[in-house]
Amino acid sequence: MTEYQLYCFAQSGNAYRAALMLNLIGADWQPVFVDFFKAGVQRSAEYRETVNEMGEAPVLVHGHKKLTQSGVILLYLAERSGKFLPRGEDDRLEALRWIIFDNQKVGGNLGPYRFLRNFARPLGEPAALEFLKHRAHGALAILDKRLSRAPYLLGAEPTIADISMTSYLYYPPDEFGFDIAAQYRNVGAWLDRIKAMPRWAHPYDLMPGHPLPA
Ligand SMILES: N[C@@H](CCC(=O)N[C@@H](CS)C(=O)NCC(=O)O)C(=O)O
Repeated sequence: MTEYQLYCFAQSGNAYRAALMLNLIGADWQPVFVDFFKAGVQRSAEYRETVNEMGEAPVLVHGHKKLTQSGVILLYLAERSGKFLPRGEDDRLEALRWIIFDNQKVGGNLGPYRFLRNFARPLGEPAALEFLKHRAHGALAILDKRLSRAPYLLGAEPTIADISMTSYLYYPPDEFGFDIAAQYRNVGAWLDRIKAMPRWAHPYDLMPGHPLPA
């Protein structure tokens, strides 16, 4: 049995934040597959009773602890490992600010947009897709401007704010209908910097469930 287990699936950018962090810090971990698309297991009473009352992935299991919300998981792993940990009160609050912005605006719009565009049955209504895409572009522009100032969100060193922000940004351009890294050049350069870190892996290689069965 590994030290950590992560409930996750390959298409989940929310889960990727936690999976990438576990890999980058060199943790001993294994994925627990959440069959989100076929069985919708996260919606079952059993999952809500025994795994996560919020009915979501990711969930990190560490001994008797079960942690949910990727931001909480990132903070827990950073505090335990000392890696990607923002130091001092100002940086800690700043990291939290970007993690919440990501959850609500970057991943928070890109995630449902990509889901409705590729995976939902039936696929999303054009008006809903347009709304989410517009919101996602607004958030990406803000991120791109921020990353014009320094190599990472908080400055010279990467923190959990950066790990969180990667959530949906490595998925293939055809899933979005536009190329995030090409269109937002500072975001693209920052994604390359993170990709160059030892043990970086793509979400489709890191978590189970890709490709989806036909
Ligand atoms: N803010 C949460 C979001 C988690 C989330 O929404 N996960 C999705 C999978 S990508 C989920 O499990 N959704 C459950 C559902 O829609 O039924 C986090 O960052 O952990």
